[in-house]
Amino acid sequence: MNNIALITGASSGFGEATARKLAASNWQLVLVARRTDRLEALKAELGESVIECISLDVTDREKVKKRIEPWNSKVDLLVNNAGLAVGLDPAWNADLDDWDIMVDTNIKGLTYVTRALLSGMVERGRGHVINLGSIAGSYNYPGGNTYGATKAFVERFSLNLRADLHGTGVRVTNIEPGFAETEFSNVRFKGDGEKADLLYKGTQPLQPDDIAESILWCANLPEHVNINRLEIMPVGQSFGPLPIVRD
Ligand code: NDP
Ligand code: 8X3
Repeated sequence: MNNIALITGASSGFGEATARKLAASNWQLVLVARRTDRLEALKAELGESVIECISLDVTDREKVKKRIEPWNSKVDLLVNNAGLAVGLDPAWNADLDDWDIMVDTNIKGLTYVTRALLSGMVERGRGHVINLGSIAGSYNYPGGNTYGATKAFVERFSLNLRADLHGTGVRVTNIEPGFAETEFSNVRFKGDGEKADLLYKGTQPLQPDDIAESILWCANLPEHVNINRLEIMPVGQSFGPLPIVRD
């Protein structure tokens, strides 16, 4: 029997690319997202590698329990990838609904799915949780406010899980990508495709396959090896000076 991975946010970007890579590496998959048509198309492409598609909003705590917990005794790898940024406004102009969506999805949704699967891994003495954090959890930028803070949560949560899981054999990894070309910016700019395209124009961002390859590497390492954090940027992204106001 092959290992089973459950991937949230498998309908697009990193999650979709990870599903393809894991399937090619003989993993069996449970795919989770809200857009079922996308999941069904991926299932048609990947065939028997996909055991189930789950149409689910990870912010719905009761539904997460109902739909994900039945997999508690079976899932070897959880890829906690569903997440988003909404808006890039300075904090004093930001829409509180945008902040709620990010907190509900990136923090609460991720913890609900983790909680639904973790006890099964502990009972079996093996398993792996791979979270999708971000460089935005470590480095600040204007407009990153709540998004960056949610990803700082994911980084701390990942390391604290490691502390709880000491001695259980269960692994935890936080993948922290930088600038990457997915539907992320379309979502952040609320469907303004032109604005999203402009952001990527003339750049060489990370691609979904780059991150999927890293996830696959972490997952397929020998079970005594735990990658705690993996920060990945495109070569064309680096660091700038801290700005200082001058008279
Ligand atoms: P995409 O927008 O391409 O994919 C996001 C995925 O999350 C979609 O499959 C979407 O599915 C799913 N999702 C969003 N909200 C929910 C929800 N409430 N319930 C279930 N699924 C949900 O973006 P990426 O692939 O880039 O993003 C994946 C992760 O990587 C996110 O956590 C993001 O924060 C992180 N990241 C992205 C970076 C980038 O620059 N692209 C860089 C660093 C980190 P659906 O809409 O069908 O529900
Ligand atoms: C996405 C990376 O830098 O756009 O997490 O916030 S960034």
